[in-house]
Amino acid sequence: MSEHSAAPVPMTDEQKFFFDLQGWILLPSVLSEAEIAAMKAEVYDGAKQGYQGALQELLDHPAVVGILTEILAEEPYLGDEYYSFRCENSFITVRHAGWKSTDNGTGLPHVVRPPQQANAMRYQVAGNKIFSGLTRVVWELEEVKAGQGGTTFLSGSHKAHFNYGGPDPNRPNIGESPWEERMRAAMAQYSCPPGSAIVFTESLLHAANDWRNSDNPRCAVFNCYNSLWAQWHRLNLSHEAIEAMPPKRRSLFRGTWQIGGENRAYSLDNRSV
Ligand SMILES: O=C(O)CCC(=O)C(=O)O
Ligand SMILES: [Fe+2]
Repeated sequence: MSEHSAAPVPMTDEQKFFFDLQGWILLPSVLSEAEIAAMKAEVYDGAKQGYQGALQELLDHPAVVGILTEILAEEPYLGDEYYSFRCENSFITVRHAGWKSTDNGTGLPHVVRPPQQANAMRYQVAGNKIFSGLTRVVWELEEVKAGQGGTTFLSGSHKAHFNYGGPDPNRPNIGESPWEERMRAAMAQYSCPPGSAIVFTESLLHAANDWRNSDNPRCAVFNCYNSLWAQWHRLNLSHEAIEAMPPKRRSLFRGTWQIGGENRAYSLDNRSV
């Protein structure tokens, strides 16, 4: 594996506008046919995370590095030799027609933390700067048709000022809300060709949906990122797997601390757990 040779694509003002407004953006047709074929082969061969093989290239794909730097990092921490945000989780789903969202517990619209509370995972904007908190990039390796099973988003809910109406304001989902059906009906859907990416803040209400598309399965890689300041997931990735990556990519997996030295490079004694 080698580092990407292409420079990161900067986040445009239009992307910033829509990401801030909606809490998510779609990047259509990012991957080439050859990349899609190689990655799909690995997934259909049984890959469960995107940390190895061709899938590893997605972790720091130039199409998302510029965006992640913009929404997770800040000026004094930027550098060419290392990333200024972290990766902390990756999983893959293959869903065939008939797959039910009740099967995996994420079918109920949910967020990372309960709404309207201060915490290190939440979406914020200050000083004309987005701080997205826990952030997901979904790579769709097969076509997605709106209404047939992609992830859905309640656009704008990452900035909601009122709670979801359920009995427990500490619940990070809309369970038992009397408005559940109307909230679900308001959720945004996307259609996209294979090789597209969706970036969303996990402060946004989102849900898995039944896969109804019988033309192709859903074949999606979900990679999760955070700022240098905070960690949500346990990483669950061996030192050997990280060590086999090119050095800049390894820096995505360094420890989550700041004071007491320079925290830029990954090493055995500077890994996130
Ligand atoms: O499976 C899906 O479509 C949604 C996954 C999800 O909830 C997440 O990535 O946080
Ligand atoms: Fe989720």
